[in-house]
Amino acid sequence: MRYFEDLTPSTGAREPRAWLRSSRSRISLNGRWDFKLWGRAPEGVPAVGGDWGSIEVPGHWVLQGHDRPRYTNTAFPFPIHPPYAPDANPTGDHVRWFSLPEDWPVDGAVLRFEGVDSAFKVWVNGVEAGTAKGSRLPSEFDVGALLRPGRNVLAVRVHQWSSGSYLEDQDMWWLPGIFRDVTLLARPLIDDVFVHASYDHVTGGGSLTVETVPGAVIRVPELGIVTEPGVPVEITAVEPWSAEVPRLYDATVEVPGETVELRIGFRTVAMVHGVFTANGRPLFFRGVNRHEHDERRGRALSVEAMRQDLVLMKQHNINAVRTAHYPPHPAFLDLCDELGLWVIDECDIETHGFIYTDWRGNPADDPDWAPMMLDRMRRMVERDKNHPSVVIWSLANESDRGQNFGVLASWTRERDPSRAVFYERDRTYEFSDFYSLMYPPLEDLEAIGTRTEDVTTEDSSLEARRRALPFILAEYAHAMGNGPGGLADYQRVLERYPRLQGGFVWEWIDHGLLLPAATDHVYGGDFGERLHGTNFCIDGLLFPDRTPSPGLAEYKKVLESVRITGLLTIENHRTFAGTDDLEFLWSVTSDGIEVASGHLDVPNILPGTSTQLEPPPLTVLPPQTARPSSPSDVERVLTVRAVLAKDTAWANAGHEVAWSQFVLEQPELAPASSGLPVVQSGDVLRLGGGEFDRNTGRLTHLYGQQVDGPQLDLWRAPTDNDNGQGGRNGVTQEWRAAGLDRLLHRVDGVDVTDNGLVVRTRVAPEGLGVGVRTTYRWTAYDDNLQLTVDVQPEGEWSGTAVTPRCTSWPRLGVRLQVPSGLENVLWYGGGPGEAYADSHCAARVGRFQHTVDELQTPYVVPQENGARTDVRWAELTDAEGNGLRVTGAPHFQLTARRWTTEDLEAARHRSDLTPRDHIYLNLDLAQSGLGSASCGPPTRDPLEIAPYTFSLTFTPIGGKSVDN
Ligand code: IPT
Repeated sequence: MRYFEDLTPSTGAREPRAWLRSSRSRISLNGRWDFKLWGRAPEGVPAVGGDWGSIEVPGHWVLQGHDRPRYTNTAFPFPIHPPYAPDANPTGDHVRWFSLPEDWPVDGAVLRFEGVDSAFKVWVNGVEAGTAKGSRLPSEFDVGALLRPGRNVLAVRVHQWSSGSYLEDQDMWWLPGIFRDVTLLARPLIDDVFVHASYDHVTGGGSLTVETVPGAVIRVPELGIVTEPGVPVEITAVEPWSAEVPRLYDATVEVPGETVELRIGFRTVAMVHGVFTANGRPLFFRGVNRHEHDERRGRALSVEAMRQDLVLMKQHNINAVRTAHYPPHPAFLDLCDELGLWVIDECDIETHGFIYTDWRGNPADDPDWAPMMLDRMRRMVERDKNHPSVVIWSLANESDRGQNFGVLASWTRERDPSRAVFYERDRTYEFSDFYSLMYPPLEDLEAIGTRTEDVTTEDSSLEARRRALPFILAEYAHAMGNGPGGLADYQRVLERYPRLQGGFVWEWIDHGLLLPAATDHVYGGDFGERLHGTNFCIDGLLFPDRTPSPGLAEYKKVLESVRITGLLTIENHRTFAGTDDLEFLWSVTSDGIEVASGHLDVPNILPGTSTQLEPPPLTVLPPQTARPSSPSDVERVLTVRAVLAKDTAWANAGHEVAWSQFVLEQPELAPASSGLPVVQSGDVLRLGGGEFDRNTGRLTHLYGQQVDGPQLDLWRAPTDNDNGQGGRNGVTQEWRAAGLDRLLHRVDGVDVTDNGLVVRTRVAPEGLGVGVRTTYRWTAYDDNLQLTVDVQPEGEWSGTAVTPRCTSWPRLGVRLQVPSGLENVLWYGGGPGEAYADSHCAARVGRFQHTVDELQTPYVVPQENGARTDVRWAELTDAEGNGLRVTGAPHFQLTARRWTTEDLEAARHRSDLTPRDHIYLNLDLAQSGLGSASCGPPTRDPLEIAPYTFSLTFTPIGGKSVDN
């Protein structure tokens, strides 16, 4: 059997140890390497020849023009016949020359690989140094004896497929290569360090024990500590580490010839009566699942990108990361220590593809695979054991139940009793310190909170044990495409019950890849592969280029750990920190224009407590705003914001962490003046600033601008969440079956009345009996043209034995086509970002200005997007400032784009969207919510099929109306 197919984790590798910053000499071997890709594994020692190219290390060859990346969700892209690899096994030979400096200690050197996907063999100067598997884990080889003074050559043969691949079936791109750093280290004298730094929340003291090589001296200058290995030092007063206050103490471990630098965080995590605590307080995870992804570099992430991820998390009120589904680059955890995030560190194990054998042959349940699995666990725990940020070790993801997890859990608990152990997919939870699920409906979460959930295992003692465990929502809110919806609902339930200790949204970033020279992101199926996972990995809160999506803005809002409620209470939902890092500001706007503002005097609010304040409008505002009952023609809104008072490591002073708005006064509706008459000339009807076609009743001109519509529109470009999982729980199928994507409009009458124009229509799908009676009533007064739309569904929408059932409409509103020049949009209402029925917490009331192009949300796979909600009015103007204003009663949703909904629906990539000669406006009363059905339950906010009436008033802007 070939080495890359056997069940030996490695040959010639050193024992796993901590990732250390050492003063010993080191040579980075990152950079340009000679490279040759073979279609199958070759024999012999790699030898550079004329047909070789070159490659950047760290990197993946499939992202550098050699072969192609491959995306599958759960499927193995090779036959399931463990532990064998297919013959077609792309193999990359990497060769690099390097020079040893004269003073290099040749008799002892370690070659370290931080990550090679998926199996490799190493030669130094033509002599084999060893082999290893385990893609997202380090391997080290003693190579001192193989080095020679001066020039040396290193050769690494990397196989894409190996026995290890059966343990690496995470939902992500298959990206082979040497994708993390390669370093030559002078032989370490301090081989390993294990820091045990705990905090006693009762006394405020700490305890420190450092295990390392005998004779080493350990120093923590700030605490005046100088000690030796294995000796506990008690510190009477120490500042604890937490994600909220990530206090680190610099320390050194020293032997003659080597100094290792450490950053120590004192903290203690413990399970107390079924609650997971840190430093004596229950933890609450406001988390995300994070894959390592860069649109051009794949998993060969730069440290800047890692920092950017964490800074963005901190800025969005996120306090926890699950390193789904493998240990990250070690530098990432240093940054988590420094910036303050709780981490679930997950091992590089997922055997998900065995669902296709009904879990027959699952390595997790086969003792022959235990050494491979335990090797991975050991390499993770040893490497990451000194990070205060890491509080939970996760054994694996999605690998069903397996006895090998018992082996991993026992070893881990013995090696590191100071942390908890997690595994979600074994429904007995025998080896886990937590109960956990993915994507449960809200009712199930509620049941878990109240400890009334269904039995998960027949074994009564395991069942009793599980029932006593705290719960972590490992994955929820699938952020695929436009979504997720429902974050606020989940947050409410998560926060309600002490047993629920928070959750982790799936997932942090879209895995869209840009191949060399490409401008559009690829996903599964773009290469004509038969077996692929489509766009299921385009499901992040960040777009592939790391710009935040509207979903992240929503998550930030619902996660706020300082809450500004009722007029005016400030609640501190933090675990450890007060609020004295914050400044509280208020402002009052009149129809979106600021009329007063100031500071609020807020005392330091201790965690878990709240303070009631005098609302500013009653004390500081001009008299008319202080009397809520006074008649008003404007809307007055009070906004209270909490911002950082000082710069932090992740945001500058002024960065907003929380906000709330309170409507103080609403405008009274102005009574309409008497109506203008309709004037007929030939086939044209004129009413106010509008011109209508006599036969169709359609508006053709508005204030001199050529328009078409407004016409009832019930359709939207289905989102990934509308589509659901392969058609199982989505609504798109139902919507299509009811013909909502093929509605026809019949005009039943265009009637001129005493005070306007009435257009009666019936809108209905081809081939079905259901329909919608739609009446458009037009009136005009002064400059205003008012439209009232009355919608009456008729027929069997709820289905019969032979007709389809339709339970919701995608949207309800009108579509209006206007000239392409009306591209400047100023609106007063919810903004600045898009919002939908179940994802609108982040939209605040204000005046916002965008061009039509800026209103688009650039989802990698085009789909419905860009709606602005609670719009009171919106103005669309051209470069000269001419155009129109639309006012809604009630408030409406605005969507404007340069392509039609049908164009958007047909597009598979953003480059498929070509601007047309018009702007298409959707002015909606409502749309269905987004939900999370692409991997989870359907939306809880569908748009009900029912009669509706709504009004829109058009007003000219700019006055220079052209008469045509
Ligand atoms: C869950 C996986 O753990 C995760 O990797 C990802 O695939 C996610 O789904 C969907 O994007 S597994 C699912 C069967 C709940």
